[in-house]
Parts: sequence; C-alpha cells; structure tokens
Amino acid sequence: MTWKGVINAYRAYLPFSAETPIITLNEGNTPLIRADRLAEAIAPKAGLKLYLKYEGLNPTGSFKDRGMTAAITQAVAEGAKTVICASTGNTAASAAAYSARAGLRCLVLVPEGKIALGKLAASLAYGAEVISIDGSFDDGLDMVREIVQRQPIALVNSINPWRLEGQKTGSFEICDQLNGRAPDWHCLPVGNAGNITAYWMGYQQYGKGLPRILGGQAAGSAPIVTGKVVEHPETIATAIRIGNPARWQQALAALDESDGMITAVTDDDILASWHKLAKLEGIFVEPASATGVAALQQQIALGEIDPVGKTAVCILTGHGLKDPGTAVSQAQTPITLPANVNALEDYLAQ
Ligand code: AN7
Repeated sequence: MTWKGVINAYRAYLPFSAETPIITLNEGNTPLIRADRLAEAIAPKAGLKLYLKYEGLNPTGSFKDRGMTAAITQAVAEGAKTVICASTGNTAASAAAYSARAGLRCLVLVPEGKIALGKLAASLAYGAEVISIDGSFDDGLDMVREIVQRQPIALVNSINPWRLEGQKTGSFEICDQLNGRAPDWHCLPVGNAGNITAYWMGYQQYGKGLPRILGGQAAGSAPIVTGKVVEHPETIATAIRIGNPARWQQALAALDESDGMITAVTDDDILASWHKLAKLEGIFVEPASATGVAALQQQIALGEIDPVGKTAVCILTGHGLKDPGTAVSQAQTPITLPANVNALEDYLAQ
C-alpha cells in the first residue's frame, strides 16, 4: 500500500475526525536501521541490538514533519491564515514547508547566527518570513507565546498539543518495525523536550510495551540535567541550544515513569558519536542527532546501562545536510591531485 503520511497511517490513534482534510508531505515511515558496527564500538561483545531511527529522511530532513503535519492540519481546520514559531531551525523549515502546501502565511523567529545553513536556506526557499532576533531560541519562544495572545495567529511550536499528537507516531513505527514490541532503551536528544514527551505518550498509547528513556542534552545547554534554566546556552549542536525547555515538566514525568535517565554530553562526545555514525554506519546526521548515541555510549561506559542482550533505539532527529558548515569544519581537507592517472597511482603508493 502506498504510504500517505503519519496521520493516514495511524488515524485510529489520533484525534482527527474522518472528514478533516489532511495537510501532508507523506512524512514518516522512516527506516529503522540495525547498526552492528556502531554497537560493537560502544558496547564491545555485549550483543547489544542497536537500531537507528533515521528521521533525517523525512520530507524536510527532520522529525519535525511528524508533528507539523498534525499542527498545520489542525490550524487549517480551525481557519488559521497565519502561523508562527520560534525555532533553532528544523521547526522553522518544517513549518515553512507545510504552510506552503496549505497556502498559509508563515513567520519563523530564529536566533541570529545560530541556525545551520541548510535550515535557513530551506525556510527561505519555502517562502517563510524568516525573522532573525538578537536573542536565543528561548527569547523567541517568549515572543511568539505573547504575540498569539494579541493577534489571530496559530502557534506551531511543540507547546501546541497537535505537534505531540503527530510526533508520537514515531513510537508506533518503532514498535511495528521491531515486530510489535518496544525496545528496552529509547535514546534521543532533548532540547525543548517536545519529542521526549511525544515518544512517551506514543509508547503508552500503543500498548506494545514500554522502553526506558535515555535523554541526552549538550553540556552547555543542559537545564533538565542541572535542574536550572540556562541563561546563555551554548553548543555546537545548535538544534538543541535551548536553556528553558517548554516541555520540561513532561520530560521529567517521562523520565520518572519510564525509569529513565537524562545526562549531559560534551560537544566533543557529540562530535565523536557524529563521526562514528558516518564512518561506521554510513549515516550522516546533524550534530544534535548524535546526542542520543553519545548518551548511550556514556552510560554504558559508566556501567549505568547494562547493554548485554538489550535492544536500544537511537533517534537520529535530523539529516547531516542540514548543517554543512559543521560537517566541513570537522572534516579533513580534500586531497588535491593533477588530473592524470599516474598522479593517482603515485598517491595510492604512498
Ligand atoms: C535535530 O527546530 O527546537 O526536545 O526549533 O532540531 O523536541 O526540542 C529543534 C529541536 C533534536 C530536540 N534534534 O527536540 C527547533 C527545535 C534536532 C532538533 C531536537 C531538535 P525537542
């Protein structure tokens, strides 16, 4: 059967009526990829069954499309003409794309200079009005929360409950892809904490078992780990450069109820996992997306997670092409050779 997006696939589990017209880009149905080489690197000889949920293969290159199909569908159903969000980049690109498809005006507020190039390029291409603010994501979120009190504009950040409804379909897919059961561990990056909240909702609703949740935050932006708002969050993983997550309380509930954990990983840890994903498994993600893998490796190394015979799923939230700047700055310079085969053979003999 042709895949027609997450709402059509899981309509029985979502609060849309049968008549609601769906705004979709056929998002979801992303691969769950077994990663034996990476498993061996982070948990040698443990028989860890490690899977990677490659959310970068969604239509705009991140997991945000799952929630955005639901939020924009509902905004249209309610008669909205304009939508707005604050964003570290991926929500902006997704909101812009689904708004274009629905014929809505779309405004996105992004922290100036702290949004990866691919996200900016896409948001502009989809025709969103991109507004750079001289503040953080958190400042932008305060602004959009306020403006929707004053103006008839729909807010499509993950404080919008429809976003979570769409994003919870990721849990359903994982259970389906694991032949009807949840993994032992579910590992993911945590920024504004919408995704961790949505995944936990999804596992609870689907009734195929419950994983323990492992959240990873970047050490320079780890408010949930430290229990304190971070006024000036910093990390190379700009997607999760967030100091005051909107879904903080729900994240704590998900961690508590799942007997889970949340941990901070350094930018070096994030980049090391980012390299491993690319070099051991051929999977190119944006840096934030490697945070779940980094958290899992850290907790296994510390002895807090016993990997023996366990099944773990890491959510790879965004595609590597989102952030070409970081990728190039981390890479070796390409080799330059004259355009002749002898030079190539000389190079091979080195
Ligand atoms: C690649 O786009 O907040 O904990 O404004 O882009 O649900 O916030 C992005 C978040 C992880 C964290 N990985 O998810 C935004 C935004 C990637 C992301 C997260 C984001 P949440």
